[in-house]
Amino acid sequence: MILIQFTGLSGSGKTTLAENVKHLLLQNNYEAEIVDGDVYRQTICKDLGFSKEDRCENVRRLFNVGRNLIQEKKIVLMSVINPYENLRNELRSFEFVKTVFLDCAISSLIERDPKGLYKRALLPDSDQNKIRSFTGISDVFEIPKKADLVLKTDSENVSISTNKLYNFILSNLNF
Ligand code: GGZ
Repeated sequence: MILIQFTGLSGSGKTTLAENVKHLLLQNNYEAEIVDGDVYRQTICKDLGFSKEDRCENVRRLFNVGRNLIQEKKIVLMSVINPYENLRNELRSFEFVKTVFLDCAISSLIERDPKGLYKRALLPDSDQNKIRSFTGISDVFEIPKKADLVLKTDSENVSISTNKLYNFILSNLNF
């Protein structure tokens, strides 16, 4: 039984890694599900924005989805920014939760920026297209002090990170 609570900035590779690892797990006859913040923000978290209160509520709702999946014996990959240490620690108190930090320098994220979100976050205040309260630029991301696994997604390639996470999951499965 394991639920991975990812933590990492937008663009740090959470969705890609979660998809790759899910694929590997399914290939090896494990059952796995991704609970992705970006996806649930279109459905059960549609009412939530990006204030501290809303981000915490978002993570809590996704965690509840994850707990239900855990009961169905699924391996759960909870792919969210999850920026606050206190809330991460609260979830960590459940023994089936492991924290995986995708550590990627903000300069790399600004350079890559496939969705143009950093560019929009860095626009002048007067610009209507500016994204406000953007994590890592104009909103807080608390670096985790107690991650169970840290993946340096700016310096190692995606297949290495995928294998590290896959092996980490297999060695922490407690049925
Ligand atoms: C951070 C934002 C914001 C702001 C929109 N700050 O990389 P993405 O684009 O596709 O995924 C991010 C997603 C963040 O949602 P989470 O549910 O993971 O966040 S949290 O854990 O903090 O609740 C990003 C996009 O939404 N996005 N505005 N202001 N990311």
